[in-house]
Amino acid sequence: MKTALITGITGQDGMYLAEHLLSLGYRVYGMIRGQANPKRPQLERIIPNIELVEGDLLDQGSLIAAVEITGPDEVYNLGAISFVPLSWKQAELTADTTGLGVLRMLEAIRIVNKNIRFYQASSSEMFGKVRETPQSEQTPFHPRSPYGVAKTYGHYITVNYRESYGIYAVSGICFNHESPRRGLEFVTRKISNAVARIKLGKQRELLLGNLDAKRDWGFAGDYVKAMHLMLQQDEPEDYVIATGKTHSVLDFVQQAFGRVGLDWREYVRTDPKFMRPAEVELLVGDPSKAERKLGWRATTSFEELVAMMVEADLALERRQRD
Ligand code: NAP
Ligand code: G4F
Repeated sequence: MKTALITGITGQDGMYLAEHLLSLGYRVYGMIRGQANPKRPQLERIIPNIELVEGDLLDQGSLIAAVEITGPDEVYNLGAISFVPLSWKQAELTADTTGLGVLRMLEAIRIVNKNIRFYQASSSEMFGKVRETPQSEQTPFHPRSPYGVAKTYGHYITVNYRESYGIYAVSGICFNHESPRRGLEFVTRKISNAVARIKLGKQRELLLGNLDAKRDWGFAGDYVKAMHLMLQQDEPEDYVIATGKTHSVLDFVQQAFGRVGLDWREYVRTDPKFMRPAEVELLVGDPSKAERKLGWRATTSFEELVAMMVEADLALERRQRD
């Protein structure tokens, strides 16, 4: 039986990855932070077989202890400040958590056991102001937010520990992936939840920022399978994980409102407060390396993803009173 340690266990990807690894027969430890993390009870209810260990990406000693206590074969570093707008407001915390947190986990592995395989959650945000389309493993980075800059540091320090110490350390350069578990602050879930609430008469309008931005949106449940596959190869390499298709925020809006038979123009307004100091206008990934070498491909279409999220939010909002 293999053992995995996952940081970011309370997040969207952490939960899907834990479920996937448990289904493969892994022993799964999730690293949880804080003295009374409010997400802990829900996590333990949804994934009863998860084992939790305390630790924080800001605390080197806690990471060394977490790795020593759990004795993992594989570490998946999914923990981060992951919301791009927050990274302008708390740039230093983002650099510390999303950037230096990667270094601290790599140091824990180097000190405790260099044979542990390491996955880093890199991001298409590193491409930022894109130099070419579609974006592949060879596309140069030009991050546009403190988050993107921090992820770029995390990406290169992972390459560096692979090259310096021979650690099996890899990055998945994941494009946007969503699900009913996506945080309400991200645009897809903000839209799907608002559509459900408007349909049920609980909300009157939806305020959004840039409707023209384009993203390569996939389903998180598909993407965590690629993360696992990346740690099962003979050679450690980085991979772009994407669907290869792009849609605008407006496409998502139209699809989501259409799903419940409403005309989006009656409900959606733009508000400058949701515009960003520097925007990433277009992302679309080239997943051909992952398809060729990992045998991985996204299986959920854009239309299926929108439908899944709207239906889940309708069910959730019907259960909740306000
Ligand atoms: P998410 O839902 O925002 O989850 C972030 C996780 O990081 C939470 O579990 C959070 O724990 C944890 N965390 C925050 N600060 C921490 C700290 N100081 N120490 C330890 N853990 C900390 O993110 P996600 O969507 O699952 O994404 C997973 C990873 O993939 C992130 O690194 C993200 O940047 C990256 N990524 C995501 C996408 C995407 O489209 N989803 C695409 C590319 C890359 P708390 O509950 O305690 O706050
Ligand atoms: O959903 P978003 O906040 O995701 P964003 O910024 O693309 O970042 C996500 O994907 C990255 C991978 O590329 C991850 F690394 C990162 O951790 C995160 O998971 O915004 C998507 C787009 C942006 O262009 C934004 O300007 O939607 C636009 N948008 C328009 N109105 C909005 C809104 N975004 C949010 N969050 N809220 C709005 O009201």
